[in-house]
Amino acid sequence: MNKADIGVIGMEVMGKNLALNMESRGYTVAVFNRTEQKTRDFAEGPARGKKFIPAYDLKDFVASLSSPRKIMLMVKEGTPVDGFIEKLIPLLNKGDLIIDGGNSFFKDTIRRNEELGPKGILFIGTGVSGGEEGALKGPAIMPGGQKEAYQLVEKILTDISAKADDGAPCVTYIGPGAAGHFVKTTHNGIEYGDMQLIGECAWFFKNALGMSAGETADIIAKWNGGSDILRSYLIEITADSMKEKNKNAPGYIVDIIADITRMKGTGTWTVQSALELLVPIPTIASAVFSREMSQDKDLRLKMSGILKPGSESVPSGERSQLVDIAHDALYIAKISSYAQGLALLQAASREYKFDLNLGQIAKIWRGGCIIRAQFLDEISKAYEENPALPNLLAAPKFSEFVNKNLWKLAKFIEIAHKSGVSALGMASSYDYIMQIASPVMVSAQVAALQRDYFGAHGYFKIGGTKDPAVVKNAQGKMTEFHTDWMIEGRPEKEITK
Ligand code: NBP
Repeated sequence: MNKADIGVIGMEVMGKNLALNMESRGYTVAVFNRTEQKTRDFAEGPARGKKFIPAYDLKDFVASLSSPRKIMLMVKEGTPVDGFIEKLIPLLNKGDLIIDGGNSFFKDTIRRNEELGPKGILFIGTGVSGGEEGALKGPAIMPGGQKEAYQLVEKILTDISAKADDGAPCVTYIGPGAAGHFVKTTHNGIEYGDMQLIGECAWFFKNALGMSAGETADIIAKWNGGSDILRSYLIEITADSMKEKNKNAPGYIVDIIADITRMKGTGTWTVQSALELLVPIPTIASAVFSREMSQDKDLRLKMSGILKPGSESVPSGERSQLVDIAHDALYIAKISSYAQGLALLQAASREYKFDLNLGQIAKIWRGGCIIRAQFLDEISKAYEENPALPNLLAAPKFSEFVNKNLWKLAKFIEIAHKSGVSALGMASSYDYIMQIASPVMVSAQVAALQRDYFGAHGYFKIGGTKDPAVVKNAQGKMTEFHTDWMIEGRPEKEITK
């Protein structure tokens, strides 16, 4: 029998569908799963009569692969990945390749790379986005690791990847080490932000504008039309799912869905990385915090009987104008959220030497993945025009829109709050723009003063009210000062370190 071109371990939805995708592009695929029955069900079900080599023993699985062997793990992140790597090592030769296609924590990927490198085994940590359907029909793929490892599977990954509207494959070499998993994690963080912002719009339509789920679905469906700036997969599925009627009673299914959003970890990891790298990502953090708040249903039921936030209703004559305002408010909030996510990627690229190309990353997110959207084309173009953009919001296409329409986001937040609708994501996006556009953050001036007062932590100085730049010494370093607050006359001295 011919040997397999690639092997997939993990016969759950993602592994099965990726294997089917590979086979449909002409590859012979070996498959294995810890629990034999799943491999058997696959072999006797969707794989029947196709070019698959099912294996029920890891040794047979490895032996069925052509050299250099290429093995893709599609198993639960954490111990299962380590367990399989440990079992595979003695069965592999130098130059063989293990690909971890699960949602692994990037620091685990760094460690695995370091462990496998000296053994001569190549390792790729890759993000695969698009869920069950994407895996089958074409996902966005974000592979990181050694360049030569990528070259071994470049053709297979390109063949199975989604294609954007212009036909470009949604896969590219992301960078060394854990670059792929870091980018996938941040992709998921951005996805959390998008979902939160869309959800806040739906809450606004329901509680501030008094609309039914069906009316909301109709509006959101329009936002997905033609060349609308909001056109995206998440907008599309929100409209499609919100219009779904309750099968057992009048009304819509969304109205009887429990307001509890669970999460698996990638959103939290994105926020943790942002905290470590000192990159503010308030919109993405607000999405994680909102999911956390959603899970404490008992507390919210108790507190809702105690606290009474606003419940003003909007006059019906203002509704259609507010729907238009919500459209542009959502777009600005989304730009702000993506600016935060991309700033995190930029910082990680510097810290971990990922050498990320943000324009390329935006390009491969245009198809296959959950955040696929029209507007990623604009992001990609913005970085192509100016790879040294200090922040996405500096791109003229976005800064001009924000400058002209930011008042709409402010209006949305104001009306939402008056109507008792939380707009944590929208407000976080708004305030990110406020802060990044502030030549002087007075709150930071006051906090620096407080820190020096109570803890002698020192402070820097600016040139004055007309010169907000930080004072530097002849060597170009920021000069640090301390005031002796407890001594009469409060003398100030320069701190030399
Ligand atoms: P799951 O994440 O549910 O993992 C199931 C697979 O992990 C099965 O093959 C299972 O084997 C294996 N496994 C487990 Br669980 N514990 C194991 C252990 N201790 N040792 C060995 N194998 C073990 O599958 P999935 O939803 O297909 O996702 C696969 C990967 O892709 C995950 O990392 C996931 O985060 C990622 N991902 C999922 C999606 C999605 O939409 N589902 C999207 C993008 C990425 P068993 O059959 O013997 O229990």
